[in-house]
Amino acid sequence: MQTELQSDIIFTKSLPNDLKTIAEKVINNKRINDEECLLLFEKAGLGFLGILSNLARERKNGNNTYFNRNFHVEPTNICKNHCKFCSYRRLEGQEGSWEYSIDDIENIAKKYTDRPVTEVHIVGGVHPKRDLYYYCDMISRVKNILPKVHVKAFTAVELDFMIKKAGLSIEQGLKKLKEFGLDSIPGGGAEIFDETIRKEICPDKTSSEQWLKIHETAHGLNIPTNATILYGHIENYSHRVDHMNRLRNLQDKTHGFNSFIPLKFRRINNKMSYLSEVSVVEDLKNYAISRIYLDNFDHIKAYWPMIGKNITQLSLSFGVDDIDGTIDDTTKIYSMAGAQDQNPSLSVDEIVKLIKETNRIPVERDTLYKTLKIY
Ligand code: V47
Ligand code: SF4
Repeated sequence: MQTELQSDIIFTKSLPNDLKTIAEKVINNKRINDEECLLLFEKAGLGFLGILSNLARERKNGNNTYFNRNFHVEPTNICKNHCKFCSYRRLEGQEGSWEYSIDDIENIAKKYTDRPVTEVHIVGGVHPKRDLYYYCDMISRVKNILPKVHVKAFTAVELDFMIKKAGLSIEQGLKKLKEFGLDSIPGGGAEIFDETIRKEICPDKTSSEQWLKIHETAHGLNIPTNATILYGHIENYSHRVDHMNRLRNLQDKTHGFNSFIPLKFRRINNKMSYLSEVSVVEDLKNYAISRIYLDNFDHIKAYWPMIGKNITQLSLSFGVDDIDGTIDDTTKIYSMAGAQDQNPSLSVDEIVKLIKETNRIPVERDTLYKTLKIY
């Protein structure tokens, strides 16, 4: 009775019955199924999605909005793969390619010895000549310089290649990396799990099955990970639902994912530039539906360097509770693909202001969501 009353107050009488059933489920904290998720993509309005996703968000995280102090290291943009959406990859020796030596990376890390960063995010191209032992050396040398900093490094796609190249199993490879200082794995390389779309947009990338296997193996070794989706290109809504379904199933099994990060396809300087980018409405819908559907993920992250500060602020009313970190102008993946901010960097004061303007509570966290400071 209480539930019906609640939904009658919030939603108009003219709301179609199928959407009303979904609203009742969310209000009663019940899981929605794949058909219902698809219906939300196809039929639900933004106001409706805002109310439901905000309910789900506040149930999990209240008004808290998380961020951290982080920087990126992108060791190379030389990559053996040919993802059509990538604006970043270059061939060895090609103009615009880079390849840091481990000494270069040590020098980057040294810049942060006196600064209160808590995380380094290391991710780059799949360099054809580098194997696991090279990357073990890299992270152990970063850890030597910044012993307290959490090392979140290498997408499942990079891991797949470097571990196979070293002739080890995924489990052996991940154990080795952990020994040398790997603390968690970022969510990249997931793209879209549907095999037909994946073959079209990133033909030589690690398969969906293998991506999921690597994350499952990591969770089994107590290495937490994130998950992403690349949306707004040639996929349709069923592909997004299928993608989230595979993640929700794995999360039910392992509980090893920290956050889900929807990544909006950006079209500049890549082989998919013939497509237009999706609207802000589509971005907000996507955040909201992720929050509603992925009921076993604690956090939904809006990656501000990709969508910009304004949409990031809006996203906080559509299920998002995390906006990543200070970044310090250390990533090129999105600026090279056409993101507005060509030198992404936010001070803690700027992040706090951005969050407070939306009447949420800024919470500085570490990578594993331990609260460090409430502003
Ligand atoms: O997998 C590449 C994406 C990802 C484009 O775990 C593009 O905290 C849009 O995974 N348009 C790598 N996206 C970045 C990533 C990430 C980012 C922030 C936080 C975390 C985390 C992970 O970047 C790739 C791919 O999906 N990407 N090119 C493009 N043109
Ligand atoms: Fe390589 Fe990653 Fe670009 Fe694909 S998205 S081509 S794996 S750098």
